[in-house]
Amino acid sequence: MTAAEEREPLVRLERDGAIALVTIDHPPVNALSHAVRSALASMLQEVQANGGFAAAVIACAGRTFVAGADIREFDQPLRTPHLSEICDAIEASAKPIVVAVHGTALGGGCEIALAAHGRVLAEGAVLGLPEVKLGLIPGAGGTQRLPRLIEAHLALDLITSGRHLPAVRARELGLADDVVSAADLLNKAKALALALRSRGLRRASASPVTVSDRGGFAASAAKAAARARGQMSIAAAVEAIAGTLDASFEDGLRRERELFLQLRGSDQSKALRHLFFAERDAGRVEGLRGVAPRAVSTVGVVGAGTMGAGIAGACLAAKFQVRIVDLDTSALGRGRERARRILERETASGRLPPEEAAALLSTLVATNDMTALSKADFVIEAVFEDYDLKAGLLARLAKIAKPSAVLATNTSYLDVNGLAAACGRPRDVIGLHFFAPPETMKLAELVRARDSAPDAVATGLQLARRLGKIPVVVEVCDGFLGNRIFAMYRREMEYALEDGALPEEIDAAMEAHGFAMGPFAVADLSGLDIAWARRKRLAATRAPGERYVGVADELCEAGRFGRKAGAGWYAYRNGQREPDPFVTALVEKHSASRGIVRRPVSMEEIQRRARAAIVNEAAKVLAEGIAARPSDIDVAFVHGYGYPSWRGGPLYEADRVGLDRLLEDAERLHAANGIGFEPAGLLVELVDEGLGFADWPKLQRP
Ligand code: T1G
Repeated sequence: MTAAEEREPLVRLERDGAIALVTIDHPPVNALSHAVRSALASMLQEVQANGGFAAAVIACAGRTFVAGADIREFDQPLRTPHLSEICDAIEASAKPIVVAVHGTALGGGCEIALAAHGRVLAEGAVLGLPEVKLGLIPGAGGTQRLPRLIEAHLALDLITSGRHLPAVRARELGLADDVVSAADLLNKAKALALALRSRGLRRASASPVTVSDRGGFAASAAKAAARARGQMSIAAAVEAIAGTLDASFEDGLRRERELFLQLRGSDQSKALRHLFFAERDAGRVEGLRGVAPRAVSTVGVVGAGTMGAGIAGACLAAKFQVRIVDLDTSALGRGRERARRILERETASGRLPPEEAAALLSTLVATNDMTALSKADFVIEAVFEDYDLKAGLLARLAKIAKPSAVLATNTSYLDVNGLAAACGRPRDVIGLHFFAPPETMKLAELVRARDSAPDAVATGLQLARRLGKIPVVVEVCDGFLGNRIFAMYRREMEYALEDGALPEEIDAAMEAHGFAMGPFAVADLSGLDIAWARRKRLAATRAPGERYVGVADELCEAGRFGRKAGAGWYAYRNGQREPDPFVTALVEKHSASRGIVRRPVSMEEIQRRARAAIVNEAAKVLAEGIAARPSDIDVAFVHGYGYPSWRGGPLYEADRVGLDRLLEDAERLHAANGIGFEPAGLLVELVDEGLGFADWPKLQRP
């Protein structure tokens, strides 16, 4: 038991007439630790044994209903009572048991709700079974009860995606008996519990699986399995739910338990649990303890292009007042339309009522007039990636914005120290690098410049979180954390092109490793012109001996900027990406011009070279203090670059592969490529001392 668990009663049992009110109180999210499960089980036994109780309500103190099993316990031995036993006891109760749900009833919390005979939700509450995101499946009956309460294909979608189900949607599906105000929640739950005494109790386990269209279910199952890209938990969830169509509840429960236990001990689940805590560590920044963020209610965005409009839409959806400025009136029109579509998606998902979305959109101010930003508390510039343009704009903003405003640049690479100094208000300036498309990508790099005030950084962190982002704080260097490491990975893949591979082979190898997309498909999607501009900017400073591959430059010179131009590394016909003989010939010409005799490059070699390039550069980024901890790099690569989450991230995976092997591969890259691929000193040090990236805290010198 933790100290906190010893201090307060974790579960209270109070009498309210004939109602037993069972309240779980285990901050911060009422996770079902062993101590909580034990206390809950004994309270529920008391409810059954005490003739004075005719019914019960299970509720939670604090900010949310049970958010699931205690993730920290998954590395420990199993201990009874298991949550599945508690859920079975709740459902089997002869006395009505109703849950009063507020906040996020997730995982085991949702399973308790599914086992109950009635469910009353507070407005704004959500239900969810996100276990697949931890490399697991629901292990307390969720895969067997949910398809007996809603259409099986909907249950499949919810469980394989881990999506949250908003209260209003839960009521529409019949999962919630009522959605009420927070103030009415307990009373309504008690009233329902009493009312159920005179009705037959609905038990999910006794209900038939609702599947109106087996073909549709099979199609949903196939789609989910295809989306898995090697993640075992999704395939297991599909199996457990498909099993409900023909097996008994008891048999299905047994199979669910088997699959859950297999996954609980799996490397993939350990990697995903590492990532869960890494995402929460990412926002922990030295020197910010006790620093209060500045108040932000109005956000200004300069630039209504792809990034600016997406950022503005995300801020609107997060219920900020938003003012977007662009000199081009048609761009403003497109920006407003993009914001409307973003809000529409929020409404379609049930997260935002239509009338609220309309009201939010009506507050959007889109104007050519920069002085509209004078009232903004936080201004984000998202204009074209040109240093002088951004410097001039920030200087103007420094004069227009109010003294307490934070000024953020959305630059992907540029020197935020220089931009901050040039604008004359360096303490108010940070970088806030969003990833395209900004309304959906979770990663945001918060660039702490040399003079950024602590409260400006704290304000940026809070804003990023309110936008639903995972902020990673980075220091200034070319490309910051993600783009700097990704640039070395892309360089190594272009070397593999020259050695003998083709873009489609390299992309296939990296997608087989679990990447959402290979590097050349990514380049075509984001546009080759951005990296081209960076290469041209850095050309003067490029080391004379650096191995340079000019294929991408020739593609750009031919106007082949990627998908948006209809051609890049691939040809695009009817929206489909196809290998292009033009590119094959261009690559072969380049190899010949460098006197390279092309050879087959295996999938395994491509993957090892990619991993070595990423890990070696990541070690340099860590050693230079650009990133605060190895897990920040894991988070950045998973949420910004499509690294397979079930591998935990590049540095988590490097520790499992073995840093000695990584160092050998890095030395091989250096021998082949020369400048830029020198083995990282930190990597050498870790190998010499028999340590891994996980031992990073030991290496921190006071
Ligand atoms: N176990 C342990 N700690 C947890 C936790 C959990 N389930 N959820 C959150 N925390 C900690 C978190 O590490 C942080 O700690 C603090 O709570 C606040 O979290 C049997 C097997 C609920 C939506 O996957 O999605 O049930 O940093 O910063 O942004 O079938 O936490 O303060 O020390 O995220 O307001 C399934 C995971 C488990 C839900 C709140 N449940 N949690 O978000 O706060 S498996 C989940 C979340 C399971 C059953 C299966 C979010 C949240 P610290 P936070 P937030």
